[in-house]
Amino acid sequence: MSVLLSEQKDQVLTLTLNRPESVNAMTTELLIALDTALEQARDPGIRAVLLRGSGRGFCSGQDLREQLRHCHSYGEHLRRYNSVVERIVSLPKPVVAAVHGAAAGAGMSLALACDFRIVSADAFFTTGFSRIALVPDSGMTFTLPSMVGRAKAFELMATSERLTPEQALSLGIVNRVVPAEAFEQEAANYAQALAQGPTMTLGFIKQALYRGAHSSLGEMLALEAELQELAGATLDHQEGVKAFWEKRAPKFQGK
Ligand code: T3D
Repeated sequence: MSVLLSEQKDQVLTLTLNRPESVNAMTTELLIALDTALEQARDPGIRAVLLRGSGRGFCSGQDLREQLRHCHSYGEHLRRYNSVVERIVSLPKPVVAAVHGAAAGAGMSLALACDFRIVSADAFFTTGFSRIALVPDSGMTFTLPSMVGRAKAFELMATSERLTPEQALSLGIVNRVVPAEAFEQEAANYAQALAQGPTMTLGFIKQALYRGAHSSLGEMLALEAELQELAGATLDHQEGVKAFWEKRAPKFQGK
């Protein structure tokens, strides 16, 4: 059985981390498979990506057994994680993390790199790194403080305390919490709804929000003008305006 399951349906690419025996701990093999799948997700026929885990949880971070066996250089190894995170962030379409059970260590980082987090009522988050005396990685030192502020991020990183879905929701880490029995369907429905959106514009919004995290107001005003030129030239913009005047829901094509 492959360590990453990939299924494309109705313009949604669902990627399932598939190492349930270790709560989908990340091995080199899984990182390479995920990296390749995310590269393929640039195909314009795919308009949203749903990332989930099989079995009892989302992802437990680095596989600590593999780490023991290989005694790898951490800095070198992180290049693979970094590539995966960069691919998610630079993908010009929405990426939804569907989190149930544990999201720990780099598993939490992976969820935070996505654009939307829909979580089951049985989920929990733990930064986890400090428990094994490591520094949070895979982008967490960037993503988490931007969601919760630096003071709270330090607390969560220093203590590795477990966050319930409600705590994560009130901190702004997750977007939606759904009952465990409805979770899979709700996550699929949400990704499907996003895939019907104005895909190119969603990609521009994503790009602007990331740029905004380290730019001045003047730079962002310039970028907004640049991106608005591009969004305004899409067929979806024409369709959105037409639908408004015709008093109906728009039918976007992602073009
Ligand atoms: O270069 C580098 O390598 C640096 C990169 C670092 C990135 C990182 O992600 S560092 C952080 C690594 N992750 C952790 O430290 C988390 C370790 N796991 C846990 O804390 C807990 O297992 C969980 C909170 C994730 C889940 O708890 P729970 O109670 O739901 O499950 P469990 O019973 O602890 O685990 C179930 C099985 O999965 C168990 O195996 P067993 O005993 O049934 O054979 C456990 O050993 C295995 N497992 C869980 N996490 C990992 C793992 N096996 C390997 N690696 C893991 N990370």
